[in-house]
Amino acid sequence: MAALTLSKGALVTFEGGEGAGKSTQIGRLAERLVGELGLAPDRVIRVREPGGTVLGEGIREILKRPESRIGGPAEALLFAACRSQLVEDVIRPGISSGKVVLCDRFADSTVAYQGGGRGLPAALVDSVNRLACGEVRPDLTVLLDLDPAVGLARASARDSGKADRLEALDLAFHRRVRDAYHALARSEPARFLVLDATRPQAEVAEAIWHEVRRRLA
Ligand code: T5A
Repeated sequence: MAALTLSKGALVTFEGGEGAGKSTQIGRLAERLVGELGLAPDRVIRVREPGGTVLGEGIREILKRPESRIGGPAEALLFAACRSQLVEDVIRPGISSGKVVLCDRFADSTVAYQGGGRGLPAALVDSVNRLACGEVRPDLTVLLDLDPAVGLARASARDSGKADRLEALDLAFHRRVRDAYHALARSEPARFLVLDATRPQAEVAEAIWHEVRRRLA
């Protein structure tokens, strides 16, 4: 188990399928880091992938637009381009200056979606991730796990039935994504905290908080 060393900064990533509750839980954890642990608000950085930089937000729009025609390799490279800029502009400087960076999706999303979902070879996905992340690795990854049918229904209810390009892919795609996440968590048990995302929000938040406190102790 990796300890979270706040004096040196930390990267905590949140992963999972569509509508798993990542944004919700990042918000709750950020509040507790400030309110209960007493971190200054500017020591907690929240970012999302794709996005978080001017380049990333622009590419995000293209990646999500239902009418964009993007093949698997191009998709992996576009996500990696967003990640590379985010690492360079926000994540690496944040960690170096002792901040806690909470990131909504990171390299594991490319393994799960472009590797598991699209079927791109693992070696190829690993090399684009290495290029994008350099030496930056999450200290802790929270995987919010749930049946994709449930997550997609939540996302659809939140977005008034409008699905983006990836949400609109069939259930078999989203099941492969979930399987790939399970394989990742099995391969790195010390990094992953896997939680049942169908539990009430407050319970999920409590489990995340418990793990963060345990690693800080
Ligand atoms: N992608 C991304 C790739 O394919 N490869 C990559 O490398 C990367 C980085 C990003 C898309 O890009 C793909 C994955 C995605 O398809 P996005 O809009 O950023 O798209 O979407 P997601 O990251 O999937 O996030 P979502 O916004 O869909 O969902 P969240 O953040 O997981 O969920 P959240 O917190 O918004 O909650 C969804 C709804 O559920 C409710 C919330 O209130 C909300 O209404 N909810 C719960 N309901 C019941 N019980 C709970 N425990 C709940 N928790 C939240």
